[in-house]
Amino acid sequence: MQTKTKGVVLISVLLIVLLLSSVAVLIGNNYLISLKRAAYLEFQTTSLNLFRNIESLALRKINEELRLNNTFHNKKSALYLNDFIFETEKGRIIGHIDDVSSCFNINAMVQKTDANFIPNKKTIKAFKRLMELKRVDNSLVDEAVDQIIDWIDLDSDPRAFGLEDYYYSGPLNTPKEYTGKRLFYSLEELKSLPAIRLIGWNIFDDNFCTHPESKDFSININSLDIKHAYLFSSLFLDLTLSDSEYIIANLPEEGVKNLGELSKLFPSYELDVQNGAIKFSTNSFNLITRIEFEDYNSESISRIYYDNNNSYIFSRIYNGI
Ligand SMILES: [Ca+2]
Repeated sequence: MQTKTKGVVLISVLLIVLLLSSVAVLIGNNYLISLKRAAYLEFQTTSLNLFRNIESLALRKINEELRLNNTFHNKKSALYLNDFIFETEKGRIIGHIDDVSSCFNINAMVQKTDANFIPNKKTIKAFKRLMELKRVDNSLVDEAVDQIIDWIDLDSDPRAFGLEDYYYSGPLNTPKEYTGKRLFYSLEELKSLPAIRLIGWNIFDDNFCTHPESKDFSININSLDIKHAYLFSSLFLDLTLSDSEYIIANLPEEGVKNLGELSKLFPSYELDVQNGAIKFSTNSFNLITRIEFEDYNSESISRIYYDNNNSYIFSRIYNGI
């Protein structure tokens, strides 16, 4: 073979080797990525299955507890103290039930009638009282009330300070949308209402919630902390914030069983609940499930509601999957 031909063969061989090695690297990378993806997909599927399994355990636990006793729950209830914990060498699962009754149910602002949702005057008084304590401007509060009711009600007629589809789907609003014509499923939905954005999200994030009911606004007194003083005051016509703080701070650790017991504990206060109701038990819960497995983490928050002797999942939020 001539030297010139040898050189061409050598260069060709080198090129082929180079080409093959880059293909190998490419395949290697893709292989690794697909392996990781497969592992992640498997983790995702397994997480979803595990979340459902823990939910079943939680529903059973809540049913068992509330069917035995649905009139009194304090912070020490077995529901909140005994978590579901499963541990292996490579990971663990923890499921924890929380009481979420200490919040202002925005859906209590309306009452369901045969034909429509109408304002719940008692709860609106509580809403106004809470906003007054938070020093929100009165005209903005009127707008918020009417916008909330218009978002839920089934008609297209705006209330005095409300807004209907013509506004939400019109040029002044982005993105274009329509009112719900139903109760709120998620607190985030409130962000669509201009008055709520003007009042400021923190007030809503800290104090409000969405339960799947439109009964009077109520809270379980046995689950209150000092941070709930605004909520507690808003149940009354004129209970001051510092009086609320005093009462909450001095509630007995074992809880209170009824209104008579509460009045005896605080004889110098006129505890006449005008804007809602005080309860001594809970029917709304969060189940928070966390899964850790090797490098992966996932979390699920399931909202559980107990009604008519049965508990059911109202909504779910997943993180990490
Ligand atoms: Ca309306």
